[in-house]
Amino acid sequence: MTASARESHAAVGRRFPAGFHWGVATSAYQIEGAWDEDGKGASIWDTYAHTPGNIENDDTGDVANDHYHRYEEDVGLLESLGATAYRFSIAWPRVFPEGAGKPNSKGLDFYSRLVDELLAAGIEPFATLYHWDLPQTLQDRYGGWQSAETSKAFAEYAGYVAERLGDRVKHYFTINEFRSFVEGGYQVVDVKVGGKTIQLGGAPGLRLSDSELKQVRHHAVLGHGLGVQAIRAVAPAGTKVGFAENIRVAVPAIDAPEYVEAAEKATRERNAGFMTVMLEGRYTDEYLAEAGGGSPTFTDEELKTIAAPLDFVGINVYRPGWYVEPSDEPPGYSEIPISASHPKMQSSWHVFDPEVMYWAPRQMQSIWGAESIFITENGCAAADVVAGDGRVYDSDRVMFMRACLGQLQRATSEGVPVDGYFLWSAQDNFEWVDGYGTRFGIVYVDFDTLERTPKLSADWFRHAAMQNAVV
Ligand code: PNW
Repeated sequence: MTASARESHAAVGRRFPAGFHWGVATSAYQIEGAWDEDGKGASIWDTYAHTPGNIENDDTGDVANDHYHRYEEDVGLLESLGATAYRFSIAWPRVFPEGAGKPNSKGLDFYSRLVDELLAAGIEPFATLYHWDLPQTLQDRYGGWQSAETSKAFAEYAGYVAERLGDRVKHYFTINEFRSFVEGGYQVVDVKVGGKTIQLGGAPGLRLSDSELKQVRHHAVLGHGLGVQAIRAVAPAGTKVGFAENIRVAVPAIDAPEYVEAAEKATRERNAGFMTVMLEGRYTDEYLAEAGGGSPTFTDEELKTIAAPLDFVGINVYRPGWYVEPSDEPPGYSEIPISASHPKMQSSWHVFDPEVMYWAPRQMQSIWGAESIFITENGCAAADVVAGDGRVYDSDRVMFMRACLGQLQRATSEGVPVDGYFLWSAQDNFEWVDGYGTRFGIVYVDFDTLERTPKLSADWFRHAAMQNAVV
């Protein structure tokens, strides 16, 4: 094959739309370290990880990747990956050590320097305001998201950040994965994989009842809505705001109209407490009537706030939620068990099916009419090792990325409005509950020396970004 034939190969049907954002993502607690430096307050994850027995190997984020001190080197790495966008999160307790009230200027300064560094490297900053590291004081004072006081404090913090960074940061995600931190932190998430049930937990480590949990969900989405309003009140025109939710997607077992419709019903109903209420401004009748679950206390005014108009929707997509087929019985769909031999990636919960990367954005468009969609996370853990020649050959991650982006490209080629993709993650980091033994990065981190080594998947990412195509 000649060089030009090779080049045109990617052009034939495998390209993304012009202007597509090629991003990588991280979060504050998972990479920053410097947990009590420069006036930062403690977060619920500091407390949780400092409690023996909660995290594998009793790992903590105290030092993590030391990104707080190495951010210049890390931006250089992003540049070498060919990333055109970077999704990072801001640690609320750095900015407001007490959760609200008096800001700590040194905390915000760090993000201001990071943003300057990114812009100088030609990388568009996308800031997430809440990636689970709630100020401990708000947990102590109000029981965290059990109270609407936390939702209000979040809005105050969001407005403050947008005021300070708004001249340079044009894209904000309010809250990351409502589902994960609410269900995992305030109850526990059951995930069925290969005939077994795995339990996922997290900070603050509470075990609330189903009806109490509904109230926590309500305060989380209310925090999002109040945050959107607060950002809009201060940020320059053209600032874009949305959420980054871990949507659980019902995948039609067969691509036939009645299956597709059954799957849409299931996705809409089973995201009722998060995605559906944020995009529709009401709780579904089924959600409110759920047996044993009670109903959250809310007002019409709050529903209006929760459904504040957004500029885009962000979805984290890792695995299929369920496979469904149509049913003549209400609710019109039934769930198909996932076979014990279904392929999976390394994380215990990670059922593998790249098709979810097609159905997730397609359903955002077909169910809710989304006009701008970002894949805010997608990636996998792998058993990475540094080979004798110093390289890291993560063939399974390359397979995963190529397969997922192939399905995403299928969606964009059918006109689903996906504006960008953020790979999780820019580097190996502290994985919630699993600690440092579980590696999600396309850059390897030696946690003894903190040396960074791009993996084979980093080369794959760079080629894909360069060609704006599946490679
Ligand atoms: C996300 N699941 O969590 C988080 O946003 C990241 O901080 C995290 O490191 C990453 O994904 C990898 O775990 C998830 O059960 C937790 O499908 C659970 C699931 C997916 C994502």
